[in-house]
Amino acid sequence: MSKAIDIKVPDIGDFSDVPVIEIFVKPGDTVKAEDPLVSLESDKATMDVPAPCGGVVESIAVKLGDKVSEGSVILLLATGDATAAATATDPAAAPAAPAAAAAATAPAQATASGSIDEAAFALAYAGPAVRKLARELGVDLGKLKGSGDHGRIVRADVEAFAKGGGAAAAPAAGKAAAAPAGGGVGGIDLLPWPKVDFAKFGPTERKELSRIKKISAANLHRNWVVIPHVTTHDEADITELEPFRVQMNKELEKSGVKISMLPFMMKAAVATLKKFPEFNASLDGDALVLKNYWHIGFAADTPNGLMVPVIRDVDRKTVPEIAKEMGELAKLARDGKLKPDQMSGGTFTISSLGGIGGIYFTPIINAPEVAIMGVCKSYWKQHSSDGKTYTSRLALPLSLSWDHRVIDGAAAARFNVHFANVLADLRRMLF
Ligand code: CAO
Repeated sequence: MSKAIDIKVPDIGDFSDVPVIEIFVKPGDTVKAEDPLVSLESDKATMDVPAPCGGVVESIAVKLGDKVSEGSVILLLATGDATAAATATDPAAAPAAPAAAAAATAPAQATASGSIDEAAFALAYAGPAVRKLARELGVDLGKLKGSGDHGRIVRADVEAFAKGGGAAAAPAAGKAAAAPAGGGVGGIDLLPWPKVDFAKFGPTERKELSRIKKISAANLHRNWVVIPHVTTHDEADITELEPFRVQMNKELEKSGVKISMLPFMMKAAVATLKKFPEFNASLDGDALVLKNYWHIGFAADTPNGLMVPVIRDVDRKTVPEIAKEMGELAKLARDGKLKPDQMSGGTFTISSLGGIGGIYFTPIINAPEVAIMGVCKSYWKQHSSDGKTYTSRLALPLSLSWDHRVIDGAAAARFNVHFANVLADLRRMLF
């Protein structure tokens, strides 16, 4: 039976009274679940509100410039399913994608549009729905001038550009191969993505990427393309720290908090960031914004994909407090219940694969941060300082990726040495 339901603004984190900057639908339009309905823009983020279910738009309750908050009605949607009403107003069922994560909601899959400048595309001022449309039409956002407020690119700009023949055309096969040596700089003139009928070679099944995977893929792709990454590897000697950690876990057994190496690394990160403030910063045009707060994100592996919850004010928390909060945030992440404000405001990230394995890897910087620490599994090794006598030491592999626009190699090496020294002897935190 058909039923009309109010579609409301879902949980949008700390934001309220956010202006509606774009309305993508009109009465009579048919929408599918996840289709963008309106775009909101705060001073910090642009976010689309997606349809929680399919239906036909009956009426629109907002106009451009209206200020909305969580719970504000956006439109009335006629659905064919009465049960949809329950999910329509459930923020968890239809979370708005915050711009930090949704700068490109469309998966950053390589399209046939070989002449799209991915770096310029990533930096263009446009919301997630407009980016998605641009991908679909093969329009290079970097080439557009926006007609929205402050030069924002709106849907109509993309459509007009595509109609005017401005869509990026797929390069003829072999074009890149035939390009003169040294050509394609800036335009990243790549071969089109190979299109293969995999079923020709054996049985296959198609599995759509989860929403989180799509968002993180687009972000990781942008960060990888835009930031000149370098990774510096080192090791921390945790021979003394490990038995201390085990002992503290015994003493805290009754509290129910279990401390892994990660909370110690968070504290070591803060001590090191305080010594090297340009690592606790973000690029803003030609300036560096140094932050006098230390909110540390950690990569959490969840069934739906990678998420980065943030622990605020790590400098003011004890190791057990950090461990407890980390456990709670990791559980929320795994249950798909993290709120946008629990994933924002990070100043530095730690990605630990220590519970799994590996020796080194190259973590991708979590923009707009400028560095990330990757950690792998500790291992015993023989160490000698004179080449004659050897002792067994427990080594923790560290992989620091840094933005070469902001940081140079010497600073990165010093950062790693200090980080490792703090873990080797926590008393160094006092200096
Ligand atoms: N060396 C050796 N052992 C380690 C270790 C290290 N560096 N780090 C953790 N361990 C041990 C822990 O002590 C624990 O041992 P016990 O089971 O004997 O107590 C075990 O490994 C499992 O640890 P954990 O993973 O549960 O805990 P954590 O605090 O280290 O990590 C969390 C928590 C949420 C970060 C983790 O579960 C996770 O999701 N890791 C994956 C992150 C990821 O995917 N990163 C890649 C991002 S880049 O694509």
